[in-house]
Amino acid sequence: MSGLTPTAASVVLQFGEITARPEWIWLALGTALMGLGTLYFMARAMGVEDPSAKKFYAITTLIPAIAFTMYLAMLLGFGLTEVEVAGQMLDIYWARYADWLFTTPLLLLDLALLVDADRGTIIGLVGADGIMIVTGLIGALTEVYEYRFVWWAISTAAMLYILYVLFFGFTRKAAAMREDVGSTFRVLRNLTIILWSAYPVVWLFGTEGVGAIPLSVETLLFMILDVSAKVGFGLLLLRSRAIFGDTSAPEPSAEGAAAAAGD
Ligand code: RET
Repeated sequence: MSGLTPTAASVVLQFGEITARPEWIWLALGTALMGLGTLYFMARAMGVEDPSAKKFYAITTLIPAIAFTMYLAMLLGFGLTEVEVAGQMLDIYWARYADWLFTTPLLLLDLALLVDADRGTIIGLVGADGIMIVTGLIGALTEVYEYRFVWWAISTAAMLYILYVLFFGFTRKAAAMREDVGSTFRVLRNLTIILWSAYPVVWLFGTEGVGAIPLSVETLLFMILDVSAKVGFGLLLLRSRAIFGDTSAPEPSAEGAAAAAGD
């Protein structure tokens, strides 16, 4: 029994194993920021009564909450595996993909609800998103060096489809919405297009791809992208009046009323 009881020495030893990986500091910072983001969104959600706003709060709070668990898994070493590529052992943080598999569809759902997208469009987007993340994971775990880039290309094609729908389909939808909804959508759409486009670039130049960027720098870059795409996105969305349903929304502008009448 005593062997299973943590002693001061064993705790120090465990911590030593974590800090032996130079990227641990960025994983720890990512865990902390996702945790703080979750708590902040939860605190803000208290007292929100509007059903439309409640829906946005629930989805947007889940995003950093899921990321918090996966950052913690990466920090503690559970989310890490090794893959042998061309005779070399690569450290692969698979838990990233588990995080993205759930959080990226939730981010898309936020945008879809904002512009009142139809069900068919949402199903197409969420499907493409699943393909993007799963093929990215297969690429990261693939042992034949050249094949890794085949998976990267498929994943990137799925991402380009998603960004295309956001830029064309959703933008057209947003043009017919209330003024505040349209402007919030455009800010979030641009943020999404810029941040999401950076992921395949970091992967390609990072350790999963050609290895031009060391793992510690790659971990920092993904952490900045993740915190911006989740907590930054959430801050912008939840402080906007656009998340409130028609009942608690301010009087629509003449322009907005005309657009609604023409719907
Ligand atoms: C991968 C694999 C390589 C090709 C592509 C990828 C795209 C990843 C994206 C991730 C977005 C994550 C977000 C997380 C936080 O909220 C999987 C790296 C295209 C777009 C927004």
